[in-house]
Amino acid sequence: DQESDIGRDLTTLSRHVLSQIGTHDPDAYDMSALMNRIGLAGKMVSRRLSRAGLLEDALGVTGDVNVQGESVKKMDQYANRIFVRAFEQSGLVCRLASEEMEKPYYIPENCPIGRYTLLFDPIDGSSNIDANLAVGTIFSVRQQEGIDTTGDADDLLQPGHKQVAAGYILYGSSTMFVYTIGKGVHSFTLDPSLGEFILSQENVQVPESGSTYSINEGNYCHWEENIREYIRHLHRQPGYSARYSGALVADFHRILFQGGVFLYPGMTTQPEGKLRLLYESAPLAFLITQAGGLATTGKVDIMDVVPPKLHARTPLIVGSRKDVELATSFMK
Ligand code: AHM
Ligand code: MG
Repeated sequence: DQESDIGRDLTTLSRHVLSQIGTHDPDAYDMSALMNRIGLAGKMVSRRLSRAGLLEDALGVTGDVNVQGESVKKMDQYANRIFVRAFEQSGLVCRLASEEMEKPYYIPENCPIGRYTLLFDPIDGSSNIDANLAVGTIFSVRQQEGIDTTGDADDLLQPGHKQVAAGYILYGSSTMFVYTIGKGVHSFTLDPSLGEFILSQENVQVPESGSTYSINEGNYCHWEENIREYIRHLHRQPGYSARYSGALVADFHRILFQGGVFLYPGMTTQPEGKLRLLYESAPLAFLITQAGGLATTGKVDIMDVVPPKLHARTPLIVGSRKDVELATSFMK
């Protein structure tokens, strides 16, 4: 074992970010520290999830309803707090905006110097928690633009191109950290014995096409006819498999590595679908385009969509180039 440790690649997350930007650039240290703090929060969430059934207060709901009208799980609340805690006194992030908080949260001591805003979905797919299935955290980093006098963070209502970094942590059979800062997509695996995310694949490219489609077919009767027609088309094609875990991060991860398409379309009852642009769709769109794939609402590139409000939702079709093109050809 010692021998294999000696020959092993020990590129940690923070070192990787530094090498991506180059240490001559002063931003490199901030970005590296920022990713490291996200990683730290992720490790804490991962640790709690791995023992959830043994802890008194880890599973189930808090009894509250969040700004999205969804019932809050104890893990949602814990993860949200951990991410906020991880950035207190960091000097890095002035504002945090999350799916679980109605308004952005300001860290007063960071605000004069912290130039970044962290947008995140603390636990994505939280209905999976009580069933001991995979969940994730999605994050996106933007630079603060102008002086935020109102406290509404209106400068965040800009398209996905404004992201300086994005990624996710997947709490699956292992815990993985996948990120981009606009220089490709890189994945890391948590080595629990070291407590470090170690590089497992650099420059991930999504296959041009895949054999997986991922959609909640339980919504069939709420879809527009074009989506139904598209899914019926896939049913008639040989070689397609349906895979839907209930956690976007997990379904996206499969597609990123193995190809295929994920869809959460608009519905007659909910034309914008379910997924939130700033915390879910835009960060995954940044990743997939960096990996050579596509992300669209069916009409517009996700990276071009301007959110009308912080918690805005959009339809999402994301994945391999050919599969996304096939899906959107039904939408025209
Ligand atoms: P959440 O962040 O509140 O958990 O909601 C997002 C999740 C995604 O992870 C997943 O793709 C989707 O909602 C599942 O929703 P549905 O049960 O409607 O298919
Ligand atoms: Mg989510």
